[in-house]
Amino acid sequence: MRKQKDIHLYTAPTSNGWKPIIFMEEAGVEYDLTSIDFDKREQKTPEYLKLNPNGRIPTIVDRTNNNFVVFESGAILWYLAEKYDKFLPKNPNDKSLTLQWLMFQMANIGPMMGQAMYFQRIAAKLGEEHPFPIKRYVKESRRLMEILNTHLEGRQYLVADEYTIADIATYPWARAHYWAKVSVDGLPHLKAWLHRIDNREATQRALEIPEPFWAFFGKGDIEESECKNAERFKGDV
Ligand SMILES: N[C@@H](CCC(=O)N[C@@H](CS)C(=O)NCC(=O)O)C(=O)O
Repeated sequence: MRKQKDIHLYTAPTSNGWKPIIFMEEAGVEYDLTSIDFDKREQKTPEYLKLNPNGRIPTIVDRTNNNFVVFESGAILWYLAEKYDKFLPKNPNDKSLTLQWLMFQMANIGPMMGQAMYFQRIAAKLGEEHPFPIKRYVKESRRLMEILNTHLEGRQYLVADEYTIADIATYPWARAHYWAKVSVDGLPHLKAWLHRIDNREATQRALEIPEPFWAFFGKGDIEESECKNAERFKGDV
């Protein structure tokens, strides 16, 4: 009989959705994947809401732990890091620093860049063009990219010069600066860090799972991706 894989992941190709994939591809964790189709609003079905009360991706179910469910991408990374003893420094201060930068991503970079994306790529496309929130979220996102750039000067990774879950959480957001229309011009340390992580084989595999969304990174037919993506949120306006 085929052995069940440890983790069942529910996700989609987005900045939050790639985080657990990057971790598991890096760590060699075996996982089953259910790709959540936003077009069909699968993230809002009663069955899925039992796993993730927020109705968003990602979510994991740990089959080796009585089907314990974890939602919120930062909490998922923390859970996986502790379970597999990977990408989380042992030294207590470095461990705290990892949590600090993970929180910095979850509380700041994700929400601000997410709104920058929403107002420019979705709302504007659906006929709701609002310069004030666009200015606010783009400016705030740029400020956050500058903080990363300053911190990364002279460092390979965010914490203790080792690749941690803080990098794994932050990378898919900072890498999507094109889609958020947030300039990273004049931020060489941030760019060098992005390239460093781009070049990891696991990153390259992960960004194609469950499927690529190249427009996030400024590749492919941007106009078509924008229209298709905005279409999903038609109900919002
Ligand atoms: N704080 C949550 C945010 C999750 C989130 O916003 N996921 C988005 C994709 S990046 C989603 O599921 N969107 C679908 C929707 O809003 O219905 C996390 O980090 O897990």
